[in-house]
Amino acid sequence: MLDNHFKKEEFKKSVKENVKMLYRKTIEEANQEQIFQAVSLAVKDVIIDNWLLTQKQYEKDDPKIVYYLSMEFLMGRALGNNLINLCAYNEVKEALEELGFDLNVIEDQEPDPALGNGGLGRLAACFLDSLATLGYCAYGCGIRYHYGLFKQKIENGFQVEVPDNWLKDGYPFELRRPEYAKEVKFGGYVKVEYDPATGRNNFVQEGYQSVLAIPYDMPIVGYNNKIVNTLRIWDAQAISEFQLDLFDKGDYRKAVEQENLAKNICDVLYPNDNHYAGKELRLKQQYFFISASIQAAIEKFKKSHSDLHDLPKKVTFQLNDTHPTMTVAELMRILLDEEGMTWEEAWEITTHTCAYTNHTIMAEALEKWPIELFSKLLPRIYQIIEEINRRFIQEINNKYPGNQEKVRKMAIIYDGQVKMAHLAIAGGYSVNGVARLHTEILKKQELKDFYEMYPDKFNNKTNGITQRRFLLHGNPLLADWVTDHIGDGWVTDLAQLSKLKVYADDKKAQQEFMNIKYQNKVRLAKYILEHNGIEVDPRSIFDVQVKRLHEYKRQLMNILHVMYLYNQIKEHPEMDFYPRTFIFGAKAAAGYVRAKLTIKLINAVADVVNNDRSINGKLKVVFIENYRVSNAEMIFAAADVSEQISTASKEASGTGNMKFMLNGAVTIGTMDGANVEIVEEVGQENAFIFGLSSDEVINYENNGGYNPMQYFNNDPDIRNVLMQLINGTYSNGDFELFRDIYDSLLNTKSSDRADTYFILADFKAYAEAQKRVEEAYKDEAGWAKKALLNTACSGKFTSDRTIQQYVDEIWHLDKVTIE
Ligand code: NTF
Repeated sequence: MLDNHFKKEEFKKSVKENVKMLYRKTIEEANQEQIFQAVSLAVKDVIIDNWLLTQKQYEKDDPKIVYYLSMEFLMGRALGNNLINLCAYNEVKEALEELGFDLNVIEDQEPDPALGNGGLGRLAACFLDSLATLGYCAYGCGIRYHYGLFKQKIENGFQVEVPDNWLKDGYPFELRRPEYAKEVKFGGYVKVEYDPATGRNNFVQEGYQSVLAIPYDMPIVGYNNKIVNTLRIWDAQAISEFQLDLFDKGDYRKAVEQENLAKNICDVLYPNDNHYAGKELRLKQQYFFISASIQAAIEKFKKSHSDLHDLPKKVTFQLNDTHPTMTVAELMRILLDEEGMTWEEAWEITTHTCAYTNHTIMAEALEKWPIELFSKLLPRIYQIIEEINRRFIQEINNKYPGNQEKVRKMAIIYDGQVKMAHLAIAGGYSVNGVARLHTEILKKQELKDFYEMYPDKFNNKTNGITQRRFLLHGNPLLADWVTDHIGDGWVTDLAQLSKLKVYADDKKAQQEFMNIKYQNKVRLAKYILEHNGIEVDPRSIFDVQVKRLHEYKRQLMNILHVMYLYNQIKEHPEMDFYPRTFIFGAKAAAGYVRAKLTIKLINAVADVVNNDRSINGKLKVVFIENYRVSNAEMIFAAADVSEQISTASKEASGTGNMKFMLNGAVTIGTMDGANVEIVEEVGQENAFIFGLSSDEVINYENNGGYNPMQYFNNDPDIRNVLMQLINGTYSNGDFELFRDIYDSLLNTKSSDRADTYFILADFKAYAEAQKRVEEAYKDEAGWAKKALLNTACSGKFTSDRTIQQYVDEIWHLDKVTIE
């Protein structure tokens, strides 16, 4: 498998040469960061050869292309992953050792490109890996944020956000392509001109401001197949700077405005996960990258095809949530205004080229732009959406004559707002959810009316993750063990993991499996000691909840349960209790006050519990600072218990749940999102399921909620824990610090429903499930079997499977191989 380019000596020479050229230093004089840059350039050199080969092959084969349009790509570090996919990891590791460097340390020099918030952005990154590995022609299209998701510092238990200046030393894996720049227009007005030659009206945007979109390409390396696809992220540049002659030198004010527009657009990723904030700059970001991407795609299509009517045969635009929904209107604009098509022609093409993925049913995440804002910023696009809406309402009226209720619920523009989800559904040929349960809820609840109108558009694509990053790279010990037992076919065919099932009762295999888990726990314990100064015992149960902080994900229920356990141990010191380490990792959106307070609570409980010598270290609580892709890989590998405890119906899929399972952690969770399918694969007996079902939750919600007070009044354990939020136990006597959390559960003053996420309703069932976890863990062989079976049954959850389903059922792409 060793590529010619990776002859060790040659590689070493190239690293030395790069150090010399970049820094005028010898390898002995260079620091680790400089070595990282030099190594990355050497790797990029190999990648570029394959990138060119891939380009040639695509030109020759002319395969159908999918453009994966996404505001977020949470890529994580590239160096290690590229080496893995080039099958050169071990060779390069050795080469560097011979030069006196440790590849792991070099990898740690790379900033995490964090151009995403959480699941949605990381899914996009996994999809790109799978598309390249399976040999499909795909472009990721996104934004080159100068600042990615903030870095999290914990100060006095509180989250502090620090800017993530990931580009400050230069990012070696990107390639600037100014020759493919595109102009993007904002504001102004639309002039309508009658054209007697065609008998049609022409629509011309005037008085606008322009920004230049400059693409930067990042290589996406397929696994062992020489395919290198492209992630194209757009940066903004003032047009005046770029082409002085093209702009009106006299108009100073406009020039300054254009400069500012360009400066701001790509500044920073909005740090909200599952939440819509409605900021004008966000709308600018959306149109900016969509306009540039669609223009580029059409230009590319036209280079090798003569008839735009064939676009749907050769191109699909996949919309990653509603953020890129502008695509529908921008494509219409190009086909109508620039290509001179009729509305009917343009609509026929658009609605067979766009497809939409829904990633959430959380009402607060739905994008609804005020007409005012929208029409001012994007006058022509708004005009087109108005016409789409007019015709769509006509269609509703034809189907449901006289039913105003349907129009009210389904219109794209209503109540002064543009509803992006409605536009995405009307303007595309496919609507998919991201796990079976989620898709069913979309059909039966959230999008019921649309499903009734377009049943054939709806389909499910259960999410997946790439095993190349989350096992092969993140857990080398387990990866080698798996390969020793079943060969390495699993790297590109994860279903083969089921061959491990025959080892489930094998004592030797169980021991080896748990020994690897132990070593990974030692690795994580070391990281925790270095980064948190907390000593944890790798023989304790590592119980882990890592994901964005959100009320619906219920980190609060987890920490309340820790408080309950602590009370139990204090009250009954003699009680049999298996030592447990509760590990949390989570960023909260900067403006999400309650989420940030929950982080403080976790750290406050950690402070008390970890420093109480009377409990003999039976309980430890750790909040890992700055949870991100790079430390996630290590955390998944070390987990015994995977916390997937969202309020049923709220987590569309979850993907962390899959990464834990792959690494042999056992799930404690609700019947939510993809948990349902995880349990189906691994069996009820190898997971710990508890709590209200999604039907029960939805039922309560449709009937005005439930009364958490009854649990407070009737359950002394719950009451004790809640009282500790307001009696100073975890706040040095400050009764007010955590009162908002207390109030959120019992609603003494807020206008929201009390305990929106059913924490008190599920609390006892959760505690009981945790008790079952403890009992099960004490049975060493029994636990080893459960853990091993989780890995063995995780085959379904590879993003390779997900992508193949998108290809077969939505995109219909052609497979490409490099000759
Ligand atoms: C997220 N959605 C969901 O909350 C997760 O359950 C899911 O696993 C990922 O998408 C990927 O599908 C969002 O982040 C968003 F933006 F839709 F709210």
